Amino acid sequence: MLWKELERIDPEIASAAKKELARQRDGLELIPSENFTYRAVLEAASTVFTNKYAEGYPGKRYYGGCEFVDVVESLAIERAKKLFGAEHVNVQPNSGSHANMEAYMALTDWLKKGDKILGMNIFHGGHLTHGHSVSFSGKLMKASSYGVSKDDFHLDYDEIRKIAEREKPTIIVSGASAYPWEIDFKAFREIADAVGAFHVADIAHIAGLVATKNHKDSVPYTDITTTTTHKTLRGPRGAIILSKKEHSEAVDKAVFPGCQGGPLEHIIAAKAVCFKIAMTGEFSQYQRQIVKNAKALASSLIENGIEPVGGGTENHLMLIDVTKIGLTGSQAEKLLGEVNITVNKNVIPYDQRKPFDPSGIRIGTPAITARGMGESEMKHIGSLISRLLKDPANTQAKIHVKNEVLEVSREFPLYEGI
Ligand code: DSN
Repeated sequence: MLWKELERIDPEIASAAKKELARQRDGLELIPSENFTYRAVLEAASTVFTNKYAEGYPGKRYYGGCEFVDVVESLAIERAKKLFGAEHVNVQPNSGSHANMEAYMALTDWLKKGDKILGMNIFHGGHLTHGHSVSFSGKLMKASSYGVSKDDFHLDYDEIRKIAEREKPTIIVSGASAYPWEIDFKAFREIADAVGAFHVADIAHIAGLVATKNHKDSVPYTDITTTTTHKTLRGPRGAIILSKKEHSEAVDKAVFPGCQGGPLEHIIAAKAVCFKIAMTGEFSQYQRQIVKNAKALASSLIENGIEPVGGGTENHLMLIDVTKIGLTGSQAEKLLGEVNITVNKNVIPYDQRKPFDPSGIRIGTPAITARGMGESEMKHIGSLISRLLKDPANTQAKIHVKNEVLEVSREFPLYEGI
């Protein structure tokens, strides 16, 4: 058993960690932004690099004793450049939100000049940092948004171009947190060029798919691409910035000393491990399976009478309008939670309800695919979800579904030996 010393010093934290491990093992994790990272990544994240201050960059630090963090950070940078085909990479951002702030600062004069941002409407699948009014992005910049078409719930690039021509943004952000279709980053580049804007892609959700060519690439078509490292990429919690060479100095200055202090070198070590794994054939196969599983899960839901918004998925996630079966998003999230299936409530495009109790749930396959599950398990899981959501008052059915969830979870063990 790991965590022996933790147990001795702080049994309350050790107990919570053990319960969390049991929760992850005994359930189906369907939140599309979550994943189960590799054991080697967990080990790297708990190394003594956590003790080290290393403000600056490899070879140019403000502290002594940085010879080994330099090895780690240089490897992380070189591996990420190779993995994504990027001209420049900064591996220090602590989160996706930090990375986006740093990217916008790098491309503008630190957001001082009334810059404008055009991003995807959060209610159609965008992210807070793409210009929402409660985030720095909407507070420090004049924000406008684009959404999906009411007909097919896909991005309408002609419409986005019209909005861009009208708004004349400094930065156009592509990328989403709840969009089940492929994004055409080249089309965004053409729109950005037509209006003289920078193009930033936030590929946090689909980074693993992009890195393995299971989704259209963003890097050749962006000034800056940002991504977290813990979603489909399956690394530690954190982020990176990939940029064109011409922005490298501005990006590095925006990250440190602009927005952050000492980099989390233990997490950077874990990012380096993740990038190494992400260049293997096994990782490509895993990413292919994420998409196959998402399509299989969508088909199973449809067969069982629950249609995903827009009819399916092309990536790792889908949205379900649960009001069609008489539930709200919160009710569905809670019901599924009671049988150890974790999803998150989510607004759906053109939602009439409020974000805290929206019409939908968002479900995805990165984590269950990481456990080794395939299309036959997806068929089964789709039928279990439908059975529960369509008959929520049936106590017998709920007990049955929970037992099935426990059984399938235990067939695919997680973190054995911890
Ligand atoms: N919170 C992430 C997600 O769940 O999609 C986005 O930052």
